[in-house]
Order: sequence, then C-alpha cells, then structure tokens
Amino acid sequence: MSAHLSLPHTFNAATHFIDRHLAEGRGASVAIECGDERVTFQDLYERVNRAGSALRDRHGVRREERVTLLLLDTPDFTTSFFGAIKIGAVPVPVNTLWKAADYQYVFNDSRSRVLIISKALLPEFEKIPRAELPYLEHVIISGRAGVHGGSRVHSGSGVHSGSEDPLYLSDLIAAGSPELEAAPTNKDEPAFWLYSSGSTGAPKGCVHLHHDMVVCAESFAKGVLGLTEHDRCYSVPKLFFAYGLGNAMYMPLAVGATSILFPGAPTPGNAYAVIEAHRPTLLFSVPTSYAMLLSHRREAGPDFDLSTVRLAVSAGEALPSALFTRFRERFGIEIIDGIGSTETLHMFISNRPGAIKPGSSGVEVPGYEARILDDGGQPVKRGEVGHLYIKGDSICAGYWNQHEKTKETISGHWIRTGDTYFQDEDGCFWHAGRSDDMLKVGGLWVSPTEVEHVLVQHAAVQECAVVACEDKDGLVKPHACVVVRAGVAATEALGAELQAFVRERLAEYKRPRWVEFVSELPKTATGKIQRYQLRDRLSARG
Ligand code: 3UK
Repeated sequence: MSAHLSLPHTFNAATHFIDRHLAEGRGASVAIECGDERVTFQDLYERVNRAGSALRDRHGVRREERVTLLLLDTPDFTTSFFGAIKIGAVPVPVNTLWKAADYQYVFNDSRSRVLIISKALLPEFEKIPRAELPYLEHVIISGRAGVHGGSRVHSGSGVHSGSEDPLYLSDLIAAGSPELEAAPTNKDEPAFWLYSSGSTGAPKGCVHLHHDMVVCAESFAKGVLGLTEHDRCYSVPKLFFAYGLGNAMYMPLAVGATSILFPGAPTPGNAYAVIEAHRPTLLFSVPTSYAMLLSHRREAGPDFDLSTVRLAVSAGEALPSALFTRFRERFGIEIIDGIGSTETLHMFISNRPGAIKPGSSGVEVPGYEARILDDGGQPVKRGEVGHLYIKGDSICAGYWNQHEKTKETISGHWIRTGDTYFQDEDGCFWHAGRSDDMLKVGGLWVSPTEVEHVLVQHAAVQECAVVACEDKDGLVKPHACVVVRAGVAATEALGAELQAFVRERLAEYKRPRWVEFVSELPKTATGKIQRYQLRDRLSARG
C-alpha cells in the first residue's frame, strides 16, 4: 500500500486533518478534551486559521520557515502545529523534559525565528543567554499570565528585551483572521521536523513531509487499531514524542475521534485520574509507565476503573511479557506492543489486537516491509539475529544538514533502524537489542556518552562508563560504573552526590539509577571502553 500515492500533488496536511471535518459534518463533535475544556472540530478549525494567519501576517512567518514548539499537551499544541502547517511553515516540536543547553542547540540548528512555549517552561528557557540565540526573534507564550501558577515574564530577562511586552498565543488567536486558505504545499514538501538523539553528537532533525502523517494514520491507526470516530485516545507519552504525536493528535484527527490531552506529569496517579475522568477507549503508553501503573494501587475501595479501554498500546522499548500478563490479569485489557521510530514517524512492526505474541514486537504493519540482514548486508536465516531494515512511505526525507548521517541511515527505500531482531517460525519479530550503545529509558533516548561526559566533570571521578541495567520489571535504566580519583573515598554519599550532579545538568530521565564504584574499566587495546563487557557482567549478576 502506498497511501500517499493517492494523494493529489498539491496537498496540505492541515486540510486533511483539520478542515475536512467540517465538510464531513463533524463540526459540533469534540476533537479535544483537556481538563474542563472541550474543543469542537469547528473551534479547532477556527483556532488553527487564527493562529496561522497571525503567524503569517503579524510575525511574517513565511513558507518553509521553522517554528519551534516547546509545548505541554494542551489544545494550543494542536493549534500551533496545524496553524504553522497550514501556512506552509514547518513546526518543530521539542522534548519538554530537556534542559536549556539542549534547547539552545535545536533553536539554532533549526534557525527558528519564532518559538511558541508553555508558560511553565519559561524558567528553563530563560537560562539561555540571549546572545546565544542569534536567530530567535519572537517568543509567544501559551498559558495566560498568572495561570498555571507562573509569574509574569520579566521584561529584560531572557529574550524579552527592553519594553516589549510578552506575547501570548491566546491574544494572537483572538486577533488573527478566522479565514485562512491553506498554502498550496506539495504532498512531498517538508511539513514538520522531530529531533532524534544519537549515541554521539547532537540530536538530528528528521524532516517529515506532508504525506507522512496520512500514511501512518492509514496503516497503523486504521489498519491495526481499527480506529473510528467513536474512539477516545489518551496517550501517557507526550505529543513532542513521535509516538505521542500520532497517538493523541494526528491519528484521532484522521478519523474524527476525540483526543484527551493532559499537560501535567505522567505519574500513575495522574494517568489513572485522567482515565477515570475522560474514559478513553484507547490507552497508549510505554513499558516503564505500564510498570508504574501496575505498582500503583488505590489506598482503599475498588480498583481503578479502566472499563472503557478496549485496547492498550505499548512502544518505545520492548514490553516484557510479564507486564503484558499482569496488566491483563488486573484489568482484563490486552496491551499490544509495536515498534516505531522518529525517523519512520510511527509503528512499522506491531502485534495485532486478538493475535498477540507476548514479548515479541509482532509482524509488519500494512504498508511496511522489514528485512533482517547480516553485517555484510545479506538476509539472515530465519531465527538468526541481524540488523533490522524497514521500507515504508512515512520515512523522513533525511536529517537536516547532516548528509553523512542521512546516508548512513537511509538508502533508497530502506532505513536502518539501529535495532537487532530475529524472526520466529510464525514470522513474528523479536527485539534483540540495539546495535549501538543507546539506551531506551521510559521510551526516551539516553546516550551513555552524554551522561559519562557529565560525570567526569565531577572532581571525584577519574573515569566512568554508563551502561544499561534491567530493573525488577525487566526494563532498562542507566547504571554508572565509576572509578574514583586517587585519595577519594567511594562512599554511598558520593554515589548520591553524583546522581544529583547529573540531575542538575541533564534531563531527569538520564540520571544513573545506580552508581557502582569499580577499580578499573574494561578497555580495548586502543583504550576504548568496552561497555558490552560491563553490560554482560551486570546481566550475569541478575
Ligand atoms: C526502540 C523499541 C523494542 C527501538 C516510537 C512508536 O520509540 C519511538 O521512536 P524513537 O525514535 O525510538 C526508536 C527506537 O526505540 N523501540 C521503540 N519501540 C520499541 N524497541 N520494542 C519496541 N516496541 O530501538 C527503536 O529503533 O524515540 C515508537 C511510534 C513512534 C515512535 N517514534
């Protein structure tokens, strides 16, 4: 299936995902629920038009220009994303758990002139010295002054130089024109970017095209989940993540379903409260979060009510079969595990409702082909482990300004996922680990070298290695092996201090959950740390 091939040459994704609902008579249905707020398809259409015209007419945003979105999950995310797309601009959602240095990199790499940011994220953003952001001109704030507990933005701090008053997205939307014609973009033109992290070097901007979201909605949302307009989608992983973006934004929008958005922290207590209040039919999450839901119980009274959920979906890292079983036993709900990536936008291999093989990733999603190749590029025998390559129409055009990395990853129709896999006698695919040192922690990337570089900045650390270690649920978390400098006492207190040291400098999920002091690290003849040896040693210990 080549879903996009049936799309006209001139195609704007906003027309398909937003405007179409009015023509189909869905204007009064609810597109988004967020707390007490209900946004109908008619409201969403108008907001998108207003945001798009204000960006274009008031801020001079032109076609192909990137607009960075540093937004929590609220209707403003959907509005900003499709407002930008409708005028032919290119929204770039960014991980809201990152730190100032990460933001600085992506704002400059994408050369964004306009940033739309949630009020609660301003303090982290304002740590970036203004002089370090040569491209940024306008900062538009989502969330009213005084709302969400934030303070007013200080004039003169961060980017708000001189007497310029802070700009609010709500004012822009109120002042923008409710009429907006979609820019006549090409179906193969860049529509949005998503950043993907690698084991070395800075994050890479994956350039996605106008047809990509349509392909994923057709293949996975309709083809695997059987999503209809009667569904209500709730994704614990946030919209900045390629997985969340599909789950709770463009997949429900593809069929006229309702998306349930929640801007707060994805704690089990919050997730259960959202489920009970908004009654989703589809629940999307990551294994770490399913494990947290399973560990959480109500203090008294009946168990949490998940009776509206017809199906749960897991991705981001492999779902251990024990979690699948425990979740089904407790709630009577099956979790289908599937694998996707930022580069392919959404799932390419997945289990099927009613035909699940727990522990496996399932089989190809309609529209995608998979190959498992050996180091020499030849297909492996059935049952043998090799490198997974995927073909499908939602693969990004390439990495922005990283031609070598693009060529290393994408070749013709095929993309190298960086995962090793084997296929069993039934054709099911089983994840066998990464071919690089990258860790998936709670579904998010952690580069061991990035954490090591922070640890060695601490005065007590001689050298260190960060490797994957499984917790009690069989889920990977970072483990640091540290060699201390001569004369330094390797105490428990030092371990805690090193964890705090990392937490101050990197996103919280990157913090080593364990610090182990060792006398030396295994190295190759050329002095390169052999992380796999440490990893094997840890898993042998169990
Ligand atoms: C790993 C999995 C085993 C794997 C994603 C669904 O995770 C997503 O995108 P990312 O770019 O990471 C991709 C990498 O994560 N992975 C993801 N799912 C699984 N490993 N089993 C799984 N079920 O290493 C993959 O290459 O952050 C997931 C939909 C869209 C996505 N972007």
